[in-house]
Amino acid sequence: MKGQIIKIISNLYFVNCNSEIYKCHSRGNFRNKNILPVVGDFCIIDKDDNYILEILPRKNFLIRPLVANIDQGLIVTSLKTPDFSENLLDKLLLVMEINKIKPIICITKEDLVNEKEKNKYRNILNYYKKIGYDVYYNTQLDKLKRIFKNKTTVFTGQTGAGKSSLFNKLDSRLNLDVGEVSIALGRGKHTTRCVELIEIFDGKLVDTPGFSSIDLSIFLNEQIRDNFIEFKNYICKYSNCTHTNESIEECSIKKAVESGKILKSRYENYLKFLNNDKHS
Ligand SMILES: Nc1nc2c(ncn2[C@@H]2O[C@H](COP(=O)(O)OP(=O)(O)OP(=O)(O)O)[C@@H](O)[C@H]2O)c(=O)[nH]1
Ligand SMILES: [Mg+2]
Ligand SMILES: [Zn+2]
Repeated sequence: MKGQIIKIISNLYFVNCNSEIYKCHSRGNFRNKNILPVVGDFCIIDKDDNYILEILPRKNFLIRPLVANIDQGLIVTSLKTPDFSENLLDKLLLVMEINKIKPIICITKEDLVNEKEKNKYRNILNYYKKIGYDVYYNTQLDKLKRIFKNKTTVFTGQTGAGKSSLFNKLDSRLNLDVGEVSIALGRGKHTTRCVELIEIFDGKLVDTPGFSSIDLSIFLNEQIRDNFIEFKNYICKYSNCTHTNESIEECSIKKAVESGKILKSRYENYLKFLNNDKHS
């Protein structure tokens, strides 16, 4: 019987088959084949023995958070505690783009910043809108509810950013664990411990534990370059331009940064994300 893994607790897999949940174990031979079943995986189970027999081919697969078959990623980004970070936002956008997952930005904790900061962040976020990303605030609940229809959406973002709180606000029946952010550290403490897929708003939502770092070293420099989406609007003198050591006359990305068309922090992050040890 076909089903989908919605939750994993140690080595017990919760598999949803036609809205019934089966608690299954996995066959040892998955490990030999290097297949690690993850939340979001479609699988074939033996419902009499409660065993997962086979994991079906994946549309995509993320390592952080560990999930498969995702359509879109809600990047939950707080403006304070933890502080807004262009670096982290650009990293998450990049990881989603590379994995063909549609990124959607959701801003939280705007209530914690003053007017001046609010304007500063709105300006930055307008840039992200301009290049094609949807930006929502966690106060726009009715708008947010509509984006989930017929999609599998993973909630991602730093620990303490407000992912679980947003879930609970969207549907008060969910009652997911929400943690207190330690003010001294300005960061959360990993309240959500397991990844779980929940069916609401005619779609599937996955709450995940936050993280504090993301590893980009698995990506090639070309992949990084080709997934900064606004770069596609510019044509450099050489088609294989890396937008790094080329001269400004040759590189229209560098020109666009200088003239303010490309946000400086985006370009700086691009340079930071490139792996300098890798000859690609
Ligand atoms: N002031 C304010 N506080 C918020 C907002 N959203 C969330 N919080 C608070 O931020 C803290 C952390 O929220 P969580 O929802 O647990 O964060 P999380 O992203 O799920 O964190 P992890 O599960 O650790 O990854 C809680 O104390 C929330 O009440 C917001 O918009 N404004
Ligand atoms: Mg959480
Ligand atoms: Zn260039």
